[in-house]
Amino acid sequence: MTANTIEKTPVTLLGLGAMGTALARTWLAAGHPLTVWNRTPASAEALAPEGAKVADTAAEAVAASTLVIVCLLDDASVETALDGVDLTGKDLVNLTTTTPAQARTRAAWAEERGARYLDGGIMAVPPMVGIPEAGGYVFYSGSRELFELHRESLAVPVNTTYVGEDAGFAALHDVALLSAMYGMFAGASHAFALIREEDIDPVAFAPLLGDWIRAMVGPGVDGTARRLASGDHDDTDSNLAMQVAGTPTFLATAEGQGVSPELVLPYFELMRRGLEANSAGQEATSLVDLLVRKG
Ligand code: FVH
Repeated sequence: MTANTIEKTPVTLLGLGAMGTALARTWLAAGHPLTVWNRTPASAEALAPEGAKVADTAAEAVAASTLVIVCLLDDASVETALDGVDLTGKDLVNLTTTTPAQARTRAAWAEERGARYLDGGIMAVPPMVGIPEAGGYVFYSGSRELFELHRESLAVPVNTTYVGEDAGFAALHDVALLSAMYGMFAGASHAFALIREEDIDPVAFAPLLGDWIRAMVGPGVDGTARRLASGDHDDTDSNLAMQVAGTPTFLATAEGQGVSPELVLPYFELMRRGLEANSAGQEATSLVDLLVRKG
């Protein structure tokens, strides 16, 4: 053991896919004793030259450290990997992407097995791991005490953001942000499709699109949040009636460019519903409540 590893918390990591491997390398580089296990052993063995201790089974890996990180494909793979494994006295941190309901069930499941539980939602892709300037972080929820206890070790690969005692909140924040990302990708895909068959260089178009999205999204989400908090959706600058009146122009342009409107139609339909619900003079922020199914 080198001087670098003496004070560092031992970590066990289950799952060495693209993300797990990126995480593993940062703990190794920071001098944490790291035990790894992966269903397909080759990915674990590849880390041995970097100092990882390779366990033959998940049970052996879990037994090696109190702090056990899980980064597997989905909730079902967590169930499979940890089936029959003794979790007594372990601090289980699950970074696998799941639904909020799965996270809450997994927390209860872990506690029944004598483990403390934290759930995590990773807001980074593997190349951002270990590079603080890249801006990645992980949402954590569950026991604050457990989070504080391991905060330093958890912050080694990417920053940490704690979002509450409810074990489902990390997953909910994760899925909410990723859902917004997919909406943004949908809009960008539609925009690129509109120019696709024209003499417009997509590389020259990209900064225009990127700058526009940034200009709209930043102030846009802050305004939406303020309006949702106050309940005051009245507007003035870009009301719903004006926006709905513009949708035939967007649809006719798509038709003219030979582009399917499938990605923008759902939002246009929501705006139409908003207008029907007498939100004509309101901001599109009032549409959020139309999406929520009550009861
Ligand atoms: N990679 C990314 O961009 C995203 C960024 C945001 C967070 N996600 C989530 O992170 C979890 C792991 O993702 P990943 O990128 O590491 O995924 P893969 O490279 O596909 O590796 C999957 C690992 O899961 C193992 N595995 C799958 N099924 C089982 C099973 N039934 N039993 C045990 N292990 C299983 C797989 O093992 P193997 O195929 O190598 O044997 C990999 O270790 C994920 O929740 C993302 O949503 C990543």
